[in-house]
Amino acid sequence: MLVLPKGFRHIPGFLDRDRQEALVEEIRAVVAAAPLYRPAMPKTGKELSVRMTNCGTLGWVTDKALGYRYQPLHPATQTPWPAIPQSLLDLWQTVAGASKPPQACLVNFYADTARMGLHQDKDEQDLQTPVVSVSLGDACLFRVGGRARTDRTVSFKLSSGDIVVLGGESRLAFHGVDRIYPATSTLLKNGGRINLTLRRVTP
Ligand code: MD3
Ligand code: FE
Repeated sequence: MLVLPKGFRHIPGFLDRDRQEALVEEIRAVVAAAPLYRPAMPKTGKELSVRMTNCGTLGWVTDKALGYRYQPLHPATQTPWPAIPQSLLDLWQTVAGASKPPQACLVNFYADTARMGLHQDKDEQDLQTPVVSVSLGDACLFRVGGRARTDRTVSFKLSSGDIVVLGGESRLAFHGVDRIYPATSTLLKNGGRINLTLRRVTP
């Protein structure tokens, strides 16, 4: 029996085309202030295929020496991350059911061949508040399982404008991006996929 973890909500087409275009412009401004960079895994220094940046008071970063963590400054520019755009704060208010605003918005950029291996998000002190994900641009094949790496997984497509809310038991579910479907969206001029994840880091 294939079941999604409790608390997992996929809302296809949450953002219409106009709101997607407006959001892309806001993310372009974020990236102009806080450039995308290629993070590296702890210890091995192996680079991720996804490029990343953040907005918010805290951003998720990783490098060979210090590993996974949240910090208030961009690792390259050493300046504070730009603010989270108001449209994303509004979206969070609508779908997260949380009393406090998000502190971190991780911006993931996937080129055609980028992927993200199966992992859990557990670098946050606050594991009660949901994570909210927004997909923009090319579609991807997304996979979600249970709290154990060996639990069975369910795969489905995430398309531009879709939202996923990861609350309850799904908050600690293993998940990953197996592939991008190139040229499936006209939203981004140069193709690729952007994923935004809004999070509370501290309770
Ligand atoms: C399920 N991002 O940034 S978004 C990540 O498409 C991440 O870039 C993927 O995994 C991406 O950590 C997936 C959907 C998502 C985000 C957070 C989750 C699913 C999740 C946290 C817990 C369980
Ligand atoms: Fe994740």
